[in-house]
Amino acid sequence: MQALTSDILASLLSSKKNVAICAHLFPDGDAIGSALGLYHFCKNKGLNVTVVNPNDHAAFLHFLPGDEHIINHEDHTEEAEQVVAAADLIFILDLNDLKRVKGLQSAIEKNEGATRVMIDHHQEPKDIAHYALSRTSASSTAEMIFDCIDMLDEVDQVTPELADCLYTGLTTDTGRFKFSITPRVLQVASVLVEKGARPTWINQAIFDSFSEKRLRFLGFCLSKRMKILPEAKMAYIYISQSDFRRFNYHNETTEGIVNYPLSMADVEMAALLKEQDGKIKISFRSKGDLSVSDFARDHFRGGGHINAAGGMSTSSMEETIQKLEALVKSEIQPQLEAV
Ligand SMILES: [Mn+2]
Repeated sequence: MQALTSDILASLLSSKKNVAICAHLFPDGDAIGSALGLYHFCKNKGLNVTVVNPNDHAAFLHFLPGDEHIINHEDHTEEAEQVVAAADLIFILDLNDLKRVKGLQSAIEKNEGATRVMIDHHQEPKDIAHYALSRTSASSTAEMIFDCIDMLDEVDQVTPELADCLYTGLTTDTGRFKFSITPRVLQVASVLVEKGARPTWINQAIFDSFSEKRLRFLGFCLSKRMKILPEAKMAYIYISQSDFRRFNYHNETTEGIVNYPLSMADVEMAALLKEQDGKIKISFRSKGDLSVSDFARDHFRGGGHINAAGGMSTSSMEETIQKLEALVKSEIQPQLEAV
């Protein structure tokens, strides 16, 4: 992979015609925000551009301008594969391993004529594109899309729609500007607001849009399914298949639930374990310098960022919980005691 420079990006955008933008499976606010931000940028340049994702995103992320044009492979397989096959430029956003595009992987690999560009802020990038902009210090991929526009010296081309999309990526990947905050993040946010982004509207659409069912489900998770390990300053929530059934909670999002234990003063690390598709999927979060990315990679076949990572287990929920508790005691607790 070669580093994406402003010259390369400028020449790609002026020489290519059909652009496909792909984000990761279960696209989050940053995946959708960065993909749609880049979509508006390419569209305004007159390119034929489509966002194609592996599957649909949560309902509360459907408010962004351009959302109605997103094609997801799970529901519209043929159409999505046609878009990828016809593309001469493929952007891969907010992921660095092609496995993360799931069903779209083979369509992308089959299109050998297309130039692939990866823009991402996760650790340990795989060699999956011709050109890459990979920066783990970036708050979000949305920030990096802004950097690309800035690199091209085209910030004056940022429209209110584009600004809304990138702002969404910033606010979701920083937990409403709580972590990964650098002078640059605030600077980018400031320019986006100047260009017409609507922070109040975006924050309400994303964070104050719970259904009654979601809020009650959250209440159940916090009161009945949260366990605290005080010595390790760790708390986790576990949700079984029967819990999902009991609340008739199937296609709804569990995004954000993992963050609630961290709102306690004496909790430094949180995990959410959910039984899904015969596996236990795990999300990890932490505060400050405590890293969950190595922990997720070393023990739960996952990875991510210092303060937010994911992993999985093929053991039962009980066994996974036992393993997690033992590892937290042997690995996390000593780190806290050393401080
Ligand atoms: Mn991201």
